[in-house]
Amino acid sequence: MSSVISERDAFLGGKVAYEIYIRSFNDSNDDGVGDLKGITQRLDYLADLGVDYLWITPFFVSPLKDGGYDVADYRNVDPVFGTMDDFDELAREANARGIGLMLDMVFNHTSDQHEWFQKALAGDPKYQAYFILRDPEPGATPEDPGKPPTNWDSKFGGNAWAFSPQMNKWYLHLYDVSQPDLDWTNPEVRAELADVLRFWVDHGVRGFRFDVINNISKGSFEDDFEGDGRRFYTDGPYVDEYLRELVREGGIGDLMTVGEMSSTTIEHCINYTKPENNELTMAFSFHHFRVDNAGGTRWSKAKANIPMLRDTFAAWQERMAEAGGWNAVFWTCHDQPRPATRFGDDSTPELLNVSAKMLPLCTFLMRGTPYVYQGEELGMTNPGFTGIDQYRDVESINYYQIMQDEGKSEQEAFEIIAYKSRDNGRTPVQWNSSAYAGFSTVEPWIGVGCNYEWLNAAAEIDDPDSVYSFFKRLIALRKAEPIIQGGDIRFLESPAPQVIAYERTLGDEHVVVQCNFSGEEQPAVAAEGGEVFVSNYKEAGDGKTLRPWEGTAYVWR
Ligand code: ISL
Repeated sequence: MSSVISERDAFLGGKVAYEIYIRSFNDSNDDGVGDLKGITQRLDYLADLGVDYLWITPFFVSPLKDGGYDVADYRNVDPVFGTMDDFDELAREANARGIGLMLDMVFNHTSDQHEWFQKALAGDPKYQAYFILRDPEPGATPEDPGKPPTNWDSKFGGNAWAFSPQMNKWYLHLYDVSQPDLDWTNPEVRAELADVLRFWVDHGVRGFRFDVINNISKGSFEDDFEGDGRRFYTDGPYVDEYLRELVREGGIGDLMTVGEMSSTTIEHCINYTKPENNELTMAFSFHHFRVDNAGGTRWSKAKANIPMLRDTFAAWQERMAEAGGWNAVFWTCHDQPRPATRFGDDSTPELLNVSAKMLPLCTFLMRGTPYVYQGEELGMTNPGFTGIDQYRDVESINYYQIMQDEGKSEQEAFEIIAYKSRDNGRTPVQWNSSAYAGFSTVEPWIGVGCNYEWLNAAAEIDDPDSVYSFFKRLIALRKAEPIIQGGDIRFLESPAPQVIAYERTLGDEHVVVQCNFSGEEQPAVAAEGGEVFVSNYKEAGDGKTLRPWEGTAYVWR
C-alpha cells in the first residue's frame, strides 16, 4: 500500500473551511445586523482558530425574504452588509492572513426584485426567456388561473408554481414564491452567471459555494404522483455539462469550489467532484441529517438514529474514496439546528463540553474537507426560544402553519420548530457576556441564545479545556497528518449501536477512531498497542469501554 497521498488529497484534505452566516456573525455599525466590516474585525480570531477558507453567505443586494438567498443584484453589496470597499478590504485582509474567501453563488434562482425578473414581468421577451414560464390553460383569468403546470411542491411549502397576472404566465419557484428559478437551458443565462464569477474573482475571491446547484437542470415537467416533484429536477440531465461550462467560462478551475447538493446520490457526487471531470472540488450532501426524521419527514422531532448515521457516513466516505470523489464533511450549516443540541447533550455545561468535542473529532478525522459553522467551535446550542414570534425564517414560519393545518397542535408544531428550525443556527455568535453577546450594541434582528452569559468566545479562547481550544487542536492535527488528509478509510463494525468507529490507513500507519454517541458507557473497539492520537478525555481510558460521549483516536506507527 502506498504511503504517499495524492497532491489533490494533500491540498483539499489539509484545508479547513469556516462558514459565516453574515447577518449573525458580527455587527460593526450597530444596526443589529452583521456585516462585512464585522467579519474583518474578527479575522484575527479566525486566523488563531486556524481556518483556511471562509464561506460567506450572500451579502448581495437582496430584499432578504430568504436571508440573502434571494439575490436582486449579483454584483453589488447590499447596503445593510456594507460597501464594495468594505468587501475589498475584507478580501485584502483575509488574503494577508492566508485565508481565502469563498462566495455563495445562488444561481438556481434570483429574487423577484432582480432586474431580469422585473423586465420579464414588464413583458420583455429576452428576459422572459431567463425564467421558467408557462402559459395558463385556456380560459384562465387572473382570479382563477386554473391548474399549475405541474403538481410539484415548493421546498418552502405550497405549489412550486406561482401565477403572475402581469405576464399572464406561471413561473416556477422551487423555493420561496419570491425566488423564480432561472432557465439554464438558455445560453445567455449561463453566460451571465459565468460573468458574475469573473467579476468576483477580480475582487480577490479564492473560491465559491454554489447553492442547490444540482437543481439547475430540470428534466421533464410532469406531475409527480409518487413524491413532491424533486425526482424530475434533481441531478437533472445536464448538470455535469453546465458545471463544466460554468467552471471553464468563469475561469475558476483552480479555485476551491463546493456544490450544495440537495437530495442527491453518491454516484452523482462522484461525477461532480472527480478531478478529471473538471466540475467542482467537493460536494455538500445532507443524507446524514435524515437520521432524526421521524416518519420520513424533516418536520418531526426524534432522537438521532446512530446506526443509520454510521451507515450513511460509511457509504459516503467509502464509496466517494473508492471512486475518487471528495466530500465536504460537516455537522451543520445555516440551515440546520445546532449539533451540540441535536447529536450531543446540552443539558449541563459538562455534558455539553464533552459532547461538543466528540462530534468534531468524529468528522475531522474522516476523508474530506471539514467545514466549521460559526459558533460550532464554541459549542453553541439551539437558542431556547419560547414563542413563535421569536422566529424569523420564512420556512419555519410557513411550516409552523402547515403542521397545524395538517392536524398537529400548536404545542406540537412549536416543539418541532424549536428543534429543527433553521433559525437555531442563525442566532448571533456569542462573543462575550455583555448585552447581545457582544454581537451588537443594539437589539439584533434575531434574539440571542439563552446561555450567552457563560457560553461565549471570551470565556473559551484562553481556556485549554474549552470546545474552542479543542477545535484548534483538531485543525492543527489535520494539517500535520497526511494519514488524515489522504489515507484510506474503512468503517469498522460497531461494538454497540451507539458507537461509530472507523479506520484510516496510510502505508504502515493506521488510526482507529471511535466515538460514543451516548451518555452511557459503551464497549470499545480493541486498540492494543496503539497510542492515543487525540481524545476529548484528558486521562486515557481502560481500552475496553468508551466513557460517556467519549471520542478517542488511536494511532499505530
Ligand atoms: O433548509 C433546508 C433543510 O434544512 C433545505 O431544504 C434547504 O432549503 C436546501 O438545503 C437548500 O438550501 C439553500 O438554498 C435555499 C436557501 O434558503 C438556503 O439557505 C440555502 O442553503 C434557497 O436558496
